[in-house]
Amino acid sequence: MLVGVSMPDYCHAGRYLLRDRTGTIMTNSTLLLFLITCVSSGSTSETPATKTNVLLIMADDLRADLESYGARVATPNLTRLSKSGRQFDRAYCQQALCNPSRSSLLTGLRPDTLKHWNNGKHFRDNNPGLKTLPQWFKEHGYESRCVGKIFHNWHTPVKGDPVSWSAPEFLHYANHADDLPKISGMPPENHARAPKCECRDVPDNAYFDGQVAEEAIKVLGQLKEKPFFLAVGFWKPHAPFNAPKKYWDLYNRNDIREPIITKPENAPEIAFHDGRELRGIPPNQVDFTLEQIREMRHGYLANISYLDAQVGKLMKSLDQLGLGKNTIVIFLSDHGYHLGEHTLWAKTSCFELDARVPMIINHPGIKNPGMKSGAVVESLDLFPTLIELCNLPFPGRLEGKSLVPILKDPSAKITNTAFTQHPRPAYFDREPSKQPTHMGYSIRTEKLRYTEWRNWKTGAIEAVELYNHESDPNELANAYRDTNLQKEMNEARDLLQRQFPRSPVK
Ligand SMILES: [Ca+2]
Repeated sequence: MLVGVSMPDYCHAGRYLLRDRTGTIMTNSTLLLFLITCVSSGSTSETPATKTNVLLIMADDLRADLESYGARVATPNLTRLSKSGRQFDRAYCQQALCNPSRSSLLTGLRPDTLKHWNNGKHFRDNNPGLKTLPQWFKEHGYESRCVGKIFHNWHTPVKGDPVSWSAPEFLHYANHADDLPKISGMPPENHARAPKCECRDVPDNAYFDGQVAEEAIKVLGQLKEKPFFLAVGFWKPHAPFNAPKKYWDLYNRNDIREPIITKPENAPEIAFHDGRELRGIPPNQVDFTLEQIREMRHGYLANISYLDAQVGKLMKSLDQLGLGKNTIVIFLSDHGYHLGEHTLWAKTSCFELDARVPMIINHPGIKNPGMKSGAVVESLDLFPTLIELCNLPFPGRLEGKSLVPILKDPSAKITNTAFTQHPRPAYFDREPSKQPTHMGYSIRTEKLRYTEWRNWKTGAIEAVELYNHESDPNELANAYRDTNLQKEMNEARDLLQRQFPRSPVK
Protein backbone atom coordinates (compact mmCIF):
# COMPACT_ATOMS: atom_id res chain seq x y z
CA MET A 1 0.00 0.00 0.00
CA LEU A 2 1.23 3.48 -0.80
CA VAL A 3 1.90 5.71 2.15
CA GLY A 4 -0.29 8.78 1.99
CA VAL A 5 -3.06 7.29 -0.11
CA SER A 6 -6.35 6.70 1.65
CA MET A 7 -7.87 3.31 1.12
CA PRO A 8 -11.55 2.71 0.49
CA ASP A 9 -13.31 1.53 3.60
CA TYR A 10 -16.58 -0.31 3.33
CA CYS A 11 -16.37 -3.38 5.45
CA HIS A 12 -15.13 -4.74 8.71
CA ALA A 13 -11.48 -5.67 8.81
CA GLY A 14 -10.73 -9.16 7.62
CA ARG A 15 -14.06 -9.69 5.96
CA TYR A 16 -14.70 -9.67 2.28
CA LEU A 17 -17.85 -8.35 0.73
CA LEU A 18 -18.22 -10.64 -2.20
CA ARG A 19 -20.52 -13.57 -2.10
CA ASP A 20 -19.77 -14.79 -5.55
CA ARG A 21 -17.28 -13.49 -8.05
CA THR A 22 -18.12 -15.88 -10.85
CA GLY A 23 -20.52 -15.19 -13.66
CA THR A 24 -20.82 -12.58 -16.31
CA ILE A 25 -18.50 -10.02 -14.84
CA MET A 26 -15.65 -12.52 -14.87
CA THR A 27 -15.48 -12.72 -18.63
CA ASN A 28 -12.77 -11.49 -20.99
CA SER A 29 -9.31 -12.39 -19.87
CA THR A 30 -7.65 -12.44 -23.23
CA LEU A 31 -7.51 -8.86 -24.47
CA LEU A 32 -5.00 -7.46 -22.05
CA LEU A 33 -2.74 -10.48 -22.25
CA PHE A 34 -2.69 -9.72 -25.93
CA LEU A 35 -1.79 -6.12 -25.21
CA ILE A 36 1.08 -7.24 -22.99
CA THR A 37 2.34 -9.40 -25.83
CA CYS A 38 2.29 -6.36 -28.06
CA VAL A 39 4.24 -4.26 -25.58
CA SER A 40 7.60 -5.81 -26.34
CA SER A 41 7.33 -4.89 -29.97
CA GLY A 42 5.96 -1.40 -29.30
CA SER A 43 4.84 0.22 -32.50
CA THR A 44 7.56 -1.17 -34.71
CA SER A 45 5.13 -3.50 -36.44
CA GLU A 46 3.03 -0.55 -37.56
CA THR A 47 3.42 0.98 -40.92
CA PRO A 48 4.40 4.66 -40.85
CA ALA A 49 0.91 5.59 -41.94
CA THR A 50 -0.76 3.76 -39.05
CA LYS A 51 -2.33 5.98 -36.47
CA THR A 52 -2.85 4.78 -32.93
CA ASN A 53 -6.52 4.73 -31.92
CA VAL A 54 -7.85 6.16 -28.69
CA LEU A 55 -10.62 4.65 -26.56
CA LEU A 56 -11.46 7.03 -23.72
CA ILE A 57 -13.75 5.46 -21.11
CA MET A 58 -15.22 7.76 -18.48
CA ALA A 59 -17.14 7.01 -15.31
CA ASP A 60 -19.40 9.46 -13.52
CA ASP A 61 -18.93 10.19 -9.79
CA LEU A 62 -16.59 7.24 -9.26
CA ARG A 63 -14.14 7.68 -6.43
CA ALA A 64 -11.10 5.39 -6.41
CA ASP A 65 -13.15 2.43 -5.23
CA LEU A 66 -11.86 -0.27 -7.53
CA GLU A 67 -10.38 -3.63 -6.63
CA SER A 68 -7.05 -2.55 -8.10
CA TYR A 69 -7.05 0.44 -5.74
CA GLY A 70 -7.52 -1.82 -2.72
CA ALA A 71 -11.29 -1.59 -2.37
CA ARG A 72 -13.37 -4.64 -1.60
CA VAL A 73 -15.46 -4.34 -4.70
CA ALA A 74 -16.03 -6.64 -7.68
CA THR A 75 -14.35 -4.92 -10.64
CA PRO A 76 -12.49 -7.74 -12.41
CA ASN A 77 -12.47 -6.07 -15.82
CA LEU A 78 -10.87 -2.89 -14.55
CA THR A 79 -8.42 -4.99 -12.56
CA ARG A 80 -7.31 -6.57 -15.82
CA LEU A 81 -6.95 -3.14 -17.40
CA SER A 82 -4.83 -2.03 -14.46
CA LYS A 83 -2.63 -5.12 -14.69
CA SER A 84 -1.78 -4.47 -18.30
CA GLY A 85 -1.58 -0.67 -18.16
CA ARG A 86 -0.45 2.06 -15.81
CA GLN A 87 -2.65 2.78 -12.82
CA PHE A 88 -2.19 6.22 -11.28
CA ASP A 89 -2.72 5.98 -7.54
CA ARG A 90 -2.57 9.72 -6.97
CA ALA A 91 -4.60 11.28 -9.79
CA TYR A 92 -6.76 14.33 -9.08
CA CYS A 93 -9.55 16.20 -10.83
CA GLN A 94 -9.51 19.98 -11.13
CA GLN A 95 -12.96 20.52 -9.65
CA ALA A 96 -15.31 18.04 -8.03
CA LEU A 97 -18.33 18.73 -10.21
CA CYS A 98 -19.31 17.19 -13.56
CA ASN A 99 -19.24 20.12 -15.92
CA PRO A 100 -16.13 22.03 -14.78
CA SER A 101 -14.18 18.82 -14.27
CA ARG A 102 -15.03 17.44 -17.71
CA SER A 103 -14.58 20.79 -19.41
CA SER A 104 -11.13 21.07 -17.84
CA LEU A 105 -9.84 17.64 -18.79
CA LEU A 106 -11.32 17.86 -22.30
CA THR A 107 -9.78 21.27 -22.98
CA GLY A 108 -6.58 20.83 -20.97
CA LEU A 109 -7.27 24.07 -19.10
CA ARG A 110 -8.10 24.79 -15.47
CA PRO A 111 -11.54 25.95 -14.33
CA ASP A 112 -10.09 29.39 -13.46
CA THR A 113 -8.64 29.68 -16.96
CA LEU A 114 -11.94 28.66 -18.52
CA LYS A 115 -13.83 30.81 -15.99
CA HIS A 116 -16.14 27.87 -15.68
CA TRP A 117 -17.05 26.54 -12.23
CA ASN A 118 -20.65 25.38 -12.48
CA ASN A 119 -23.02 23.04 -14.29
CA GLY A 120 -25.40 25.60 -15.68
CA LYS A 121 -23.24 27.09 -18.41
CA HIS A 122 -21.53 25.76 -21.50
CA PHE A 123 -17.75 26.04 -21.40
CA ARG A 124 -17.92 27.70 -24.83
CA ASP A 125 -19.90 30.60 -23.40
CA ASN A 126 -16.60 32.12 -22.29
CA ASN A 127 -14.31 30.16 -24.65
CA PRO A 128 -15.98 29.92 -28.06
CA GLY A 129 -12.90 29.09 -30.12
CA LEU A 130 -11.25 26.46 -27.97
CA LYS A 131 -10.16 23.18 -29.49
CA THR A 132 -11.18 20.22 -27.35
CA LEU A 133 -9.28 16.97 -27.11
CA PRO A 134 -11.66 15.02 -29.40
CA GLN A 135 -11.90 18.00 -31.74
CA TRP A 136 -8.11 18.12 -32.03
CA PHE A 137 -8.07 14.46 -33.02
CA LYS A 138 -10.92 15.05 -35.48
CA GLU A 139 -8.96 17.84 -37.13
CA HIS A 140 -5.92 15.59 -37.48
CA GLY A 141 -7.29 12.68 -39.42
CA TYR A 142 -9.30 10.83 -36.79
CA GLU A 143 -12.94 9.86 -36.68
CA SER A 144 -14.05 11.21 -33.30
CA ARG A 145 -17.17 9.74 -31.78
CA CYS A 146 -19.06 10.13 -28.53
CA VAL A 147 -21.24 7.46 -26.97
CA GLY A 148 -22.74 8.36 -23.59
CA LYS A 149 -21.94 11.20 -21.20
CA ILE A 150 -18.63 12.88 -22.00
CA PHE A 151 -19.34 16.60 -21.86
CA HIS A 152 -21.85 17.63 -19.26
CA ASN A 153 -23.50 20.45 -21.17
CA TRP A 154 -27.22 19.88 -21.16
CA HIS A 155 -28.71 22.79 -19.24
CA THR A 156 -27.73 24.94 -22.21
CA PRO A 157 -29.25 25.43 -25.68
CA VAL A 158 -26.31 23.52 -27.23
CA LYS A 159 -26.23 20.00 -25.83
CA GLY A 160 -22.86 18.33 -25.53
CA ASP A 161 -20.30 19.78 -27.93
CA PRO A 162 -21.24 18.79 -31.50
CA VAL A 163 -18.18 20.45 -33.07
CA SER A 164 -15.93 17.99 -31.18
CA TRP A 165 -17.32 14.95 -32.97
CA SER A 166 -17.45 13.52 -36.46
CA ALA A 167 -21.02 12.25 -36.03
CA PRO A 168 -23.95 12.99 -33.72
CA GLU A 169 -23.46 11.98 -30.09
CA PHE A 170 -25.47 9.13 -28.54
CA LEU A 171 -27.20 9.32 -25.15
CA HIS A 172 -24.91 12.21 -24.29
CA TYR A 173 -27.27 14.19 -22.11
CA ALA A 174 -30.12 13.37 -19.80
CA ASN A 175 -31.30 13.80 -16.26
CA HIS A 176 -29.94 10.97 -14.12
CA ALA A 177 -33.40 10.63 -12.60
CA ASP A 178 -34.69 9.65 -16.04
CA ASP A 179 -32.58 6.46 -16.05
CA LEU A 180 -35.64 4.30 -15.43
CA PRO A 181 -35.84 0.60 -16.34
CA LYS A 182 -36.80 0.17 -19.99
CA ILE A 183 -38.37 -3.25 -20.42
CA SER A 184 -41.52 -4.61 -21.94
CA GLY A 185 -44.36 -4.87 -19.47
CA MET A 186 -44.33 -3.91 -15.83
CA PRO A 187 -40.92 -3.64 -14.14
CA PRO A 188 -40.23 -6.32 -11.56
CA GLU A 189 -40.28 -5.61 -7.84
CA ASN A 190 -37.92 -3.02 -6.41
CA HIS A 191 -36.14 -4.70 -3.49
CA ALA A 192 -34.45 -1.49 -2.33
CA ARG A 193 -35.92 0.85 0.27
CA ALA A 194 -33.42 3.63 0.89
CA PRO A 195 -33.53 6.97 -0.96
CA LYS A 196 -31.99 6.96 -4.45
CA CYS A 197 -31.86 3.16 -4.43
CA GLU A 198 -33.50 0.74 -6.84
CA CYS A 199 -32.87 -2.99 -7.06
CA ARG A 200 -34.80 -4.76 -9.79
CA ASP A 201 -34.10 -8.02 -11.58
CA VAL A 202 -33.71 -6.53 -15.06
CA PRO A 203 -31.13 -6.95 -17.82
CA ASP A 204 -28.14 -4.63 -18.16
CA ASN A 205 -29.63 -2.74 -21.07
CA ALA A 206 -32.70 -1.74 -19.08
CA TYR A 207 -30.62 1.24 -17.93
CA PHE A 208 -28.45 3.81 -19.70
CA ASP A 209 -25.09 2.12 -19.24
CA GLY A 210 -26.13 -1.17 -20.80
CA GLN A 211 -27.41 0.82 -23.78
CA VAL A 212 -24.19 2.83 -23.92
CA ALA A 213 -22.12 -0.38 -23.98
CA GLU A 214 -24.21 -1.84 -26.80
CA GLU A 215 -23.97 1.32 -28.90
CA ALA A 216 -20.24 1.69 -28.25
CA ILE A 217 -19.65 -1.87 -29.46
CA LYS A 218 -21.67 -1.12 -32.58
CA VAL A 219 -19.64 2.05 -33.22
CA LEU A 220 -16.35 0.19 -32.67
CA GLY A 221 -17.36 -2.16 -35.45
CA GLN A 222 -18.00 0.81 -37.73
CA LEU A 223 -14.66 2.40 -36.91
CA LYS A 224 -12.34 -0.57 -37.20
CA GLU A 225 -11.06 0.43 -40.66
CA LYS A 226 -10.15 4.02 -39.79
CA PRO A 227 -8.19 5.80 -37.07
CA PHE A 228 -10.58 6.72 -34.29
CA PHE A 229 -10.98 8.63 -31.07
CA LEU A 230 -13.93 6.96 -29.39
CA ALA A 231 -15.14 8.41 -26.10
CA VAL A 232 -17.51 6.23 -24.12
CA GLY A 233 -19.10 7.93 -21.14
CA PHE A 234 -20.85 5.70 -18.63
CA TRP A 235 -23.46 7.22 -16.33
CA LYS A 236 -22.58 5.16 -13.28
CA PRO A 237 -21.94 4.95 -10.40
CA HIS A 238 -23.68 8.36 -10.20
CA ALA A 239 -26.96 8.25 -8.25
CA PRO A 240 -29.56 6.82 -8.47
CA PHE A 241 -28.11 3.56 -7.22
CA ASN A 242 -30.20 1.44 -9.56
CA ALA A 243 -27.91 -1.29 -10.89
CA PRO A 244 -29.69 -4.51 -11.88
CA LYS A 245 -30.23 -6.86 -8.93
CA LYS A 246 -27.49 -9.30 -9.90
CA TYR A 247 -24.91 -6.63 -9.07
CA TRP A 248 -26.49 -5.96 -5.68
CA ASP A 249 -26.32 -9.70 -5.06
CA LEU A 250 -22.52 -9.62 -5.28
CA TYR A 251 -22.42 -8.02 -1.83
CA ASN A 252 -23.64 -8.93 1.61
CA ARG A 253 -25.33 -6.00 3.35
CA ASN A 254 -24.22 -7.28 6.73
CA ASP A 255 -20.61 -6.75 5.71
CA ILE A 256 -21.15 -3.13 4.75
CA ARG A 257 -20.59 -0.70 7.55
CA GLU A 258 -21.28 2.96 8.00
CA PRO A 259 -18.56 5.53 7.25
CA ILE A 260 -16.76 7.73 9.76
CA ILE A 261 -19.44 10.39 10.01
CA THR A 262 -17.52 13.20 11.66
CA LYS A 263 -16.11 16.44 10.42
CA PRO A 264 -12.33 16.67 10.60
CA GLU A 265 -11.11 18.19 13.84
CA ASN A 266 -10.59 21.97 13.48
CA ALA A 267 -11.90 22.07 9.91
CA PRO A 268 -13.58 25.36 8.93
CA GLU A 269 -17.30 25.26 8.17
CA ILE A 270 -16.73 26.61 4.67
CA ALA A 271 -15.07 23.34 3.73
CA PHE A 272 -18.47 21.62 3.89
CA HIS A 273 -21.74 21.81 2.00
CA ASP A 274 -25.26 20.59 2.57
CA GLY A 275 -25.18 17.54 0.27
CA ARG A 276 -28.31 18.71 -1.49
CA GLU A 277 -27.83 16.38 -4.44
CA LEU A 278 -28.85 13.47 -2.22
CA ARG A 279 -30.40 15.17 0.81
CA GLY A 280 -32.63 17.64 -1.01
CA ILE A 281 -32.83 21.42 -0.89
CA PRO A 282 -33.07 23.24 2.48
CA PRO A 283 -35.25 23.57 4.45
CA ASN A 284 -36.62 20.22 3.35
CA GLN A 285 -33.48 18.13 3.74
CA VAL A 286 -33.47 14.56 4.96
CA ASP A 287 -31.03 12.96 7.39
CA PHE A 288 -30.35 9.34 6.55
CA THR A 289 -30.54 6.57 9.12
CA LEU A 290 -27.54 4.26 9.51
CA GLU A 291 -29.57 1.52 7.84
CA GLN A 292 -30.27 3.77 4.86
CA ILE A 293 -26.62 4.79 4.67
CA ARG A 294 -25.53 1.17 4.51
CA GLU A 295 -28.07 0.44 1.78
CA MET A 296 -26.93 3.46 -0.23
CA ARG A 297 -23.30 2.37 0.10
CA HIS A 298 -24.41 -1.09 -1.02
CA GLY A 299 -26.09 0.51 -4.02
CA TYR A 300 -22.95 2.48 -4.89
CA LEU A 301 -20.93 -0.76 -4.90
CA ALA A 302 -23.56 -2.43 -7.08
CA ASN A 303 -23.40 0.50 -9.51
CA ILE A 304 -19.60 0.18 -9.69
CA SER A 305 -19.81 -3.52 -10.52
CA TYR A 306 -22.48 -2.81 -13.13
CA LEU A 307 -20.18 -0.20 -14.68
CA ASP A 308 -17.26 -2.62 -14.61
CA ALA A 309 -19.28 -5.26 -16.44
CA GLN A 310 -20.09 -2.79 -19.22
CA VAL A 311 -16.40 -1.88 -19.52
CA GLY A 312 -15.70 -5.61 -19.82
CA LYS A 313 -18.08 -5.93 -22.76
CA LEU A 314 -16.36 -3.04 -24.49
CA MET A 315 -12.90 -4.47 -23.94
CA LYS A 316 -14.01 -7.85 -25.19
CA SER A 317 -15.29 -6.24 -28.37
CA LEU A 318 -12.02 -4.34 -28.84
CA ASP A 319 -10.23 -7.68 -28.55
CA GLN A 320 -12.53 -9.51 -30.95
CA LEU A 321 -12.11 -6.78 -33.55
CA GLY A 322 -8.33 -7.07 -33.29
CA LEU A 323 -8.02 -3.42 -32.28
CA GLY A 324 -6.30 -3.90 -28.94
CA LYS A 325 -2.81 -3.92 -30.40
CA ASN A 326 -3.21 -0.43 -31.79
CA THR A 327 -5.51 1.33 -29.35
CA ILE A 328 -4.72 3.41 -26.29
CA VAL A 329 -7.31 2.75 -23.61
CA ILE A 330 -7.91 5.30 -20.88
CA PHE A 331 -10.23 4.85 -17.96
CA LEU A 332 -10.96 7.64 -15.51
CA SER A 333 -13.72 9.30 -13.53
CA ASP A 334 -14.73 12.95 -13.65
CA HIS A 335 -14.28 13.31 -9.87
CA GLY A 336 -14.67 11.50 -6.56
CA TYR A 337 -17.55 11.17 -4.12
CA HIS A 338 -18.63 11.12 -0.49
CA LEU A 339 -20.97 8.54 0.97
CA GLY A 340 -21.46 10.05 4.41
CA GLU A 341 -17.79 10.52 5.28
CA HIS A 342 -17.05 13.88 6.89
CA THR A 343 -20.88 14.27 7.10
CA LEU A 344 -20.79 14.87 3.34
CA TRP A 345 -22.82 13.40 0.50
CA ALA A 346 -21.94 13.47 -3.21
CA LYS A 347 -19.31 15.95 -4.42
CA THR A 348 -18.35 19.68 -4.45
CA SER A 349 -15.68 19.66 -1.72
CA CYS A 350 -11.90 19.95 -1.84
CA PHE A 351 -11.41 16.86 0.33
CA GLU A 352 -9.39 13.92 -0.93
CA LEU A 353 -12.44 11.71 -1.48
CA ASP A 354 -13.84 14.23 -3.96
CA ALA A 355 -10.58 15.36 -5.55
CA ARG A 356 -9.01 11.97 -6.17
CA VAL A 357 -10.00 9.96 -9.24
CA PRO A 358 -9.17 6.50 -10.52
CA MET A 359 -7.10 6.77 -13.68
CA ILE A 360 -5.61 3.98 -15.79
CA ILE A 361 -3.80 4.38 -19.11
CA ASN A 362 -3.12 1.34 -21.23
CA HIS A 363 -0.85 1.96 -24.18
CA PRO A 364 0.35 -0.80 -26.51
CA GLY A 365 3.94 0.37 -26.02
CA ILE A 366 3.82 0.74 -22.26
CA LYS A 367 6.85 -0.28 -20.24
CA ASN A 368 6.43 -2.44 -17.15
CA PRO A 369 2.67 -2.97 -17.52
CA GLY A 370 0.88 -3.48 -14.26
CA MET A 371 3.31 -1.42 -12.23
CA LYS A 372 1.45 1.42 -10.55
CA SER A 373 2.51 5.03 -10.36
CA GLY A 374 2.49 6.96 -7.09
CA ALA A 375 3.21 10.26 -8.83
CA VAL A 376 0.77 13.07 -8.12
CA VAL A 377 -0.92 13.85 -11.45
CA GLU A 378 -3.97 15.71 -12.75
CA SER A 379 -6.88 14.90 -15.03
CA LEU A 380 -5.89 17.70 -17.38
CA ASP A 381 -2.59 15.91 -18.00
CA LEU A 382 -4.52 13.59 -20.29
CA PHE A 383 -4.68 16.02 -23.23
CA PRO A 384 -0.89 16.52 -23.63
CA THR A 385 -0.31 12.82 -22.91
CA LEU A 386 -2.55 11.67 -25.74
CA ILE A 387 -1.27 14.09 -28.34
CA GLU A 388 2.29 13.02 -27.54
CA LEU A 389 1.41 9.33 -27.77
CA CYS A 390 -0.32 9.88 -31.11
CA ASN A 391 2.24 12.32 -32.52
CA LEU A 392 -0.23 15.16 -32.94
CA PRO A 393 0.95 18.78 -32.92
CA PHE A 394 0.66 20.87 -29.78
CA PRO A 395 -2.56 22.91 -29.90
CA GLY A 396 -1.25 26.01 -28.19
CA ARG A 397 -1.96 26.49 -24.53
CA LEU A 398 -2.37 23.41 -22.36
CA GLU A 399 -1.98 23.53 -18.59
CA GLY A 400 -1.28 19.85 -17.96
CA LYS A 401 1.93 17.93 -18.48
CA SER A 402 2.42 14.80 -20.56
CA LEU A 403 2.48 11.61 -18.53
CA VAL A 404 4.44 9.73 -21.19
CA PRO A 405 7.57 9.63 -18.96
CA ILE A 406 5.50 7.72 -16.38
CA LEU A 407 4.22 5.32 -19.03
CA LYS A 408 7.86 4.58 -19.80
CA ASP A 409 8.99 4.45 -16.17
CA PRO A 410 6.45 3.94 -13.36
CA SER A 411 8.79 5.54 -10.83
CA ALA A 412 9.00 8.80 -12.81
CA LYS A 413 7.55 12.01 -11.40
CA ILE A 414 6.46 15.08 -13.36
CA THR A 415 5.29 18.06 -11.29
CA ASN A 416 4.18 15.79 -8.43
CA THR A 417 1.53 18.33 -7.46
CA ALA A 418 -2.17 18.57 -8.24
CA PHE A 419 -4.66 21.42 -7.88
CA THR A 420 -8.37 21.17 -7.17
CA GLN A 421 -10.75 23.99 -6.50
CA HIS A 422 -14.34 24.57 -5.52
CA PRO A 423 -16.52 27.63 -5.02
CA ARG A 424 -18.89 28.48 -2.23
CA PRO A 425 -21.81 28.31 -2.33
CA ALA A 426 -21.22 24.98 -4.04
CA TYR A 427 -23.98 25.68 -6.59
CA PHE A 428 -23.57 29.44 -6.65
CA ASP A 429 -25.21 29.78 -10.05
CA ARG A 430 -28.51 28.76 -8.48
CA GLU A 431 -28.26 31.50 -5.82
CA PRO A 432 -29.79 34.93 -6.37
CA SER A 433 -26.35 36.57 -6.67
CA LYS A 434 -25.14 34.10 -9.34
CA GLN A 435 -21.65 34.73 -7.94
CA PRO A 436 -19.49 32.79 -5.47
CA THR A 437 -18.65 34.34 -2.14
CA HIS A 438 -15.48 32.25 -1.80
CA MET A 439 -13.21 29.94 -3.73
CA GLY A 440 -11.36 27.05 -2.13
CA TYR A 441 -7.99 26.33 -3.71
CA SER A 442 -6.34 23.07 -2.77
CA ILE A 443 -2.96 21.56 -3.55
CA ARG A 444 -2.02 17.91 -3.14
CA THR A 445 1.62 17.02 -2.75
CA GLU A 446 2.93 13.54 -2.14
CA LYS A 447 2.52 14.04 1.61
CA LEU A 448 0.05 16.87 2.20
CA ARG A 449 -3.21 18.45 1.19
CA TYR A 450 -3.23 22.20 1.79
CA THR A 451 -6.37 24.27 1.10
CA GLU A 452 -7.01 28.01 1.20
CA TRP A 453 -10.50 29.49 1.30
CA ARG A 454 -10.33 32.93 -0.24
CA ASN A 455 -12.83 35.72 -0.36
CA TRP A 456 -14.02 35.93 -3.97
CA LYS A 457 -14.03 39.71 -4.09
CA THR A 458 -10.85 40.54 -2.21
CA GLY A 459 -8.70 37.40 -2.47
CA ALA A 460 -8.19 37.49 1.31
CA ILE A 461 -7.53 34.08 2.89
CA GLU A 462 -10.27 33.43 5.41
CA ALA A 463 -9.54 29.80 6.35
CA VAL A 464 -6.88 27.18 5.73
CA GLU A 465 -6.72 23.42 6.03
CA LEU A 466 -3.78 21.05 6.16
CA TYR A 467 -4.00 17.28 6.12
CA ASN A 468 -0.98 15.08 6.65
CA HIS A 469 -1.63 12.07 4.45
CA GLU A 470 1.26 10.14 5.92
CA SER A 471 -0.42 10.01 9.33
CA ASP A 472 -4.02 10.95 8.49
CA PRO A 473 -5.04 9.46 5.12
CA ASN A 474 -8.74 9.91 5.90
CA GLU A 475 -8.32 13.64 6.61
CA LEU A 476 -9.70 13.56 10.13
CA ALA A 477 -7.70 16.44 11.62
CA ASN A 478 -6.85 19.88 10.23
CA ALA A 479 -3.15 20.12 11.16
CA TYR A 480 -2.43 23.69 10.05
CA ARG A 481 -1.14 24.55 13.54
CA ASP A 482 1.20 21.55 13.74
CA THR A 483 4.61 23.10 14.26
CA ASN A 484 6.31 20.06 12.77
CA LEU A 485 4.59 20.68 9.44
CA GLN A 486 5.14 24.42 9.06
CA LYS A 487 8.05 24.17 6.63
CA GLU A 488 6.23 21.75 4.34
CA MET A 489 2.99 23.70 4.63
CA ASN A 490 4.80 26.88 3.60
CA GLU A 491 6.25 25.09 0.58
CA ALA A 492 2.80 23.84 -0.43
CA ARG A 493 1.32 27.30 0.11
CA ASP A 494 3.98 28.87 -2.11
CA LEU A 495 3.24 26.38 -4.88
CA LEU A 496 -0.49 26.99 -4.56
CA GLN A 497 -0.12 30.76 -4.62
CA ARG A 498 2.20 30.58 -7.60
CA GLN A 499 -0.49 28.63 -9.47
CA PHE A 500 -3.34 30.78 -8.19
CA PRO A 501 -2.06 34.27 -7.39
CA ARG A 502 -3.97 35.94 -4.59
CA SER A 503 -5.92 38.41 -6.60
CA PRO A 504 -9.69 38.56 -6.83
CA VAL A 505 -11.16 36.15 -9.36
CA LYS A 506 -13.05 37.99 -12.07
CA1 LIG B 1 -19.86 13.56 -12.11
